Amino acid sequence: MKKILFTLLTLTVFTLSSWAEDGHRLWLPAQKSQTAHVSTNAQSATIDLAKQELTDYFAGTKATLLIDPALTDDEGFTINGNEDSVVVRARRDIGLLYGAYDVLRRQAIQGNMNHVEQHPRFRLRMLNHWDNLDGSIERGYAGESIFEWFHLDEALLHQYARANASIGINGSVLNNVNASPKMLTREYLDEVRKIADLLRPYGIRVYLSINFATPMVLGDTRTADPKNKRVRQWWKRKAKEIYSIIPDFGGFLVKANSEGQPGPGDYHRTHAEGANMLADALAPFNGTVIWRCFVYGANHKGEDRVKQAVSEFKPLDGKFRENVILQTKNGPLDFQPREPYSPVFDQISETPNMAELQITQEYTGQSHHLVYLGPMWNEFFQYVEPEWLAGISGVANIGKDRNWCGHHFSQANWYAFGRLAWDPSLSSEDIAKEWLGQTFSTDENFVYMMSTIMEESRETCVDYMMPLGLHHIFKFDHHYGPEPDGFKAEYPLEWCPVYYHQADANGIGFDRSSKGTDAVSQYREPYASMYDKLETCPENLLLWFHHVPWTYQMKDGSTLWESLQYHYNQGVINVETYHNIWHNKMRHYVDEQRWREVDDRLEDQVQNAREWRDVCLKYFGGFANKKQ
Ligand code: BDP
Repeated sequence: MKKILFTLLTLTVFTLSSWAEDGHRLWLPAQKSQTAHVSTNAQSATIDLAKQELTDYFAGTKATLLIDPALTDDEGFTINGNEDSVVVRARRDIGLLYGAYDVLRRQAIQGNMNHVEQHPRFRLRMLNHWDNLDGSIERGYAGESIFEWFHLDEALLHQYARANASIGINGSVLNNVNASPKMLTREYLDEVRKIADLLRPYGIRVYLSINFATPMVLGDTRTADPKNKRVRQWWKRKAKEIYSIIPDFGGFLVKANSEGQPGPGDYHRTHAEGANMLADALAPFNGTVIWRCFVYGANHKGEDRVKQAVSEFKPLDGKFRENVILQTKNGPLDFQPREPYSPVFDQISETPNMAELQITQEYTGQSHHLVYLGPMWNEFFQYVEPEWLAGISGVANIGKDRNWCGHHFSQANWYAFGRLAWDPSLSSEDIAKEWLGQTFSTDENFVYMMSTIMEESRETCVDYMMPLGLHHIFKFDHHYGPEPDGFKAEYPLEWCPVYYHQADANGIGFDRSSKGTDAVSQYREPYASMYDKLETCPENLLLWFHHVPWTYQMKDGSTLWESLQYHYNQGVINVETYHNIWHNKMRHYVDEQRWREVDDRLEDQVQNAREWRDVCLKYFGGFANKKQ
């Protein structure tokens, strides 16, 4: 009797816990099958991981992992077989691990497992964590940092590594670009070593953001001037020290002379002189310097902010050492819901450049709004060819929240980033479907409804926040919520919303045409001419490039003011619809906890969208209605 009771009890617990989902497992397999016999022709820590994943989760009977030197790509793989028996081949062990995850992905969504051949499109597929040493995260909306210095949670970091490897991410910058000089002290480096050791078998190399003035702030030198001999020697010694403890250390990410960070400009040196000093220190160890192009308010103060990166970096193109890569945000301003692509991608041709995307939703509702960024990134790749890029970075949205990302659907942005860094030609819709199938349910209705919502969600966010090319009208500093009337005399104009929308009695928008700041001239043709002319400028970027009369006639015959009202209203209607669908139709496809948590967030999103619409239309109406 006792035994039966016990069995019943454990069964109940098992059933409950197998159903209870809190989002912690992400998109990775839910149920162990342990049916497969897995064999390999080689051995390494990475192959052990691949073997373990297939042993645990491949629901067939047989899997074979083969190192095959005849294959060409170091990280690619092939898969041949079917759902019962598969052979994965790769040149290197990491390819086998990527292949194993691909098998499991295909298994989860009933995908094809025969004649599969995969190669990553970019060599560098990196996450940039904006994590501070005190555990806080700049623009983080999912709790504290998972990198708990001096108390590292190894189990959590293994899960982090596993999730990243499953989507092909192979680099991680552990700390904020607004970097603490303490990061490079020995006590922290010893901790970095532990993380590097842990991530290595998953194919992930560790990088650090550095503060350009580190030697000076730590009191070792009197200056941080890159031409100073002692400073140069300091960096050389530091590089040697780092590589003595982390032999495959990736390199440095640098934010210099931007938003108050120190840099070579403090000594009248160029970005190239600063980057090259660091590059010389890292070169003997094959390390890379990733130098960010997100600069404004320094050397070209007063110029239209969106032009400053090109002004600063174009004259330096070709002057960087071989192991320097520039890193440029997708748009010229700052991760807005919609921006045109950054013309840095047109103007820099001699220096490798990587794209920086923002996975964390700083300007897209943080962890309160369901906004799937895949379509935004697909849009970026319509203008920027993958061949022009040395790699992709994404500002991570990961924290210690149980579900990692704050919002269950924000996990999709982490997932989509990895998938697109692997293959930028993938459609955001296919990625959404894959992710939904692995994360929630493969039910056709569910996947159809929710992938449709996800696909629309970014445009919806643009609509209720800042349609038709409006930008940066967020509340000051935290960037959550609308503040179109924002102006503070004590701050630079570039931080004030009124500077960006320029609304007045005549119209609204920032004139960046050849008659205005001429930012359009930084674009290649046909975009330069297309954006320059009001008639050919795409309407979704109209107010980015032009100051347009309220009565201007849009393509559909409405006036600009009517169109603006239409978009704001439509954005709200869409979010209300998403909430309705989730609330009334999705419950039985999803476990209770995640259903409820998403439902709560959608409720917030509806409130927030209404606030955006009401505040913006009231404020802009104050100008528009006067005129009419
Ligand atoms: C902006 C963020 C700020 C970052 C900066 C950057 O508001 O917190 O430090 O970008 O990318 O989006 O350096």
